[in-house]
Amino acid sequence: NGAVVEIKHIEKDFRSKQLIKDAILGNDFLKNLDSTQVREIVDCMYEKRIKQGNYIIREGDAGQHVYVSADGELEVLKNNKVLGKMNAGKAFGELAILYNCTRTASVKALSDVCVWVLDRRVFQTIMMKTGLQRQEENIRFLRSVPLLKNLPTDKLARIADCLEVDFFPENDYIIREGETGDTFFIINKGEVKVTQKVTGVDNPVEIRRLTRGDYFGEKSLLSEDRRTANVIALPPGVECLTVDRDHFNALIGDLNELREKDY
Ligand code: PCG
Repeated sequence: NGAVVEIKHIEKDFRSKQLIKDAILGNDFLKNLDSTQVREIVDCMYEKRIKQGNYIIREGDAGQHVYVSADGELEVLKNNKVLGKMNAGKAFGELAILYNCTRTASVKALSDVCVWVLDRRVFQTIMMKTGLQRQEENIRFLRSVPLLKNLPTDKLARIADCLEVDFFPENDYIIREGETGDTFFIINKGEVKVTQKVTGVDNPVEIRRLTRGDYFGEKSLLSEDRRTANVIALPPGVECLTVDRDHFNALIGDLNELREKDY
């Protein structure tokens, strides 16, 4: 039916966001979603606690939710026979929703359990957005990135198509000075601190902060060299859109602003 479904974003910490993302990408039926859909699912899931011994899903029921396990131990049963166990970081309950069939197995809490939940209608709304709508959303963001805002739309569209999303809890080292790296980052949410070793000083020294729309990680991709600074997520955490080395080389690496950048 055509009723409008409200897409509500639920605050959560960045460790949980990354757990949900990894669970989705680790599920055979969900792993081909694009980064916009993954981000929407991450933003819309809400938390639910289930006491030990209770069922989260019952075989034969109509499915109303998709889940990601966050904490505790779960058991999967079919005809009262145990099919397996699941720990934190697994997406489940997707089959009845994707294929509009009844639950194919039961899922029971073996301990007190915490799960992330997405309502079927919200999931379907996220899935029904067309590729074009999703691309437009990414292009709109890319136009707000100073580095990219003057690029022609067709080029932005190609960059939009290869973006991935990554979540970093506060204090996480997104980049470590001296390591090799293959990723270019654009900040979508949050703030980072850039620090660097200085000869004669014990601890790396802070050299700047970067925020939404700023980018980093270009230096070692341009020179095929090691990371020249640390980049650390500030509280409450950071959401980055990322581009891998091959796409960076093909679509971004030749921008003059990058080549001429002199920190
Ligand atoms: P890279 O790949 O060397 O990884 C660390 C990143 O920190 C670097 O790319 C830049 O994108 C970013 N950065 C931000 N400010 C500075 C700075 O002043 N000097 C250097 N070397 N890198 C910086």
